Amino acid sequence: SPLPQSKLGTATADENEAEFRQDVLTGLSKKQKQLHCKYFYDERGSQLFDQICQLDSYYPTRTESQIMVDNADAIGQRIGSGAVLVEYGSGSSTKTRHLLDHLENQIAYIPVDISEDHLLSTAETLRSDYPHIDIHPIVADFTQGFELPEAYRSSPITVYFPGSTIGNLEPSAAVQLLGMISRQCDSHGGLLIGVDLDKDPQVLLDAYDDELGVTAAFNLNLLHRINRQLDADFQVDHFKHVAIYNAQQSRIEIYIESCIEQRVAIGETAFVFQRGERILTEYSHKYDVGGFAALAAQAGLSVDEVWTDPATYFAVMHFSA
Ligand code: AVI
Repeated sequence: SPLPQSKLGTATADENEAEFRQDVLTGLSKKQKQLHCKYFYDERGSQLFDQICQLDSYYPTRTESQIMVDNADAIGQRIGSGAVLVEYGSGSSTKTRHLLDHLENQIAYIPVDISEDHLLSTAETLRSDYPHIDIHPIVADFTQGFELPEAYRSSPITVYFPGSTIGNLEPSAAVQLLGMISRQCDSHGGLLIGVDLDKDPQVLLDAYDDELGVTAAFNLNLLHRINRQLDADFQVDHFKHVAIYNAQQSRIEIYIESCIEQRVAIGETAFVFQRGERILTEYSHKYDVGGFAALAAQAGLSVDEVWTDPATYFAVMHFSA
């Protein structure tokens, strides 16, 4: 069963808020202003992200889901029976259902996510849909490492890391996280990961700057969150969402751009924005299968099997430590 909510709330909420404030003040003090993309996911941000995942233009979600559906048996076999599945950044656990439906004798599912309310409500739904599986949510920033419950430490651990979230890390940070994963799943388990592949830049730009403006709302929601939680006065209408494709680095870069010269207070601290000045809020790196396998090899992971879609927009890859 999960930690009692009271234990997750109080003390850590204050600490999290202090860390959020510090990260925002530090990030906005840099020459290239920046905000960490992990802060997108408050309750509203998580809802907007779920909406992004349903957009026609946002191909990663449906493509990855289709790969999971088309290869469910092979993927299930690869994971094997009796596995404990630990999902990094589980969100609404939508793709996980394809796995939970196809795994034999699965003993536990441990969704790990930073967005507490969303995580706990998703876990409740999963408990009623999968009564035979022990659902054990952990509220954590998985990039910082976390402890698995005692009970499962001797079971084969499969880390499931879908959604191409690994792409939101810079390659050096990705290798570090893959190293942590490699130690967590050790030689008995494995890693099943979703990787977004490099492709026609226009397809990428359409995915990250959709015409309905959902991605813009998702990006700008970060300013609403800062206003609400950190006593700030961003006039959100005076900022806009920008997505560009950086071909040299094979990545989408997302920014919040100031439409006018303006001053913003965050608590006691004031920040000046020039007209056209940008806050970097996210990188989304795109790989090719060989390039990602080489990156994972630096973390001691070797690729076992790769599944892709017919257009090779996306890959689901299995690794062993
Ligand atoms: C969570 N992550 C994999 C998404 C991505 O595609 O990089 C976040 C996102 N940002 C804008 N749209 C989606």
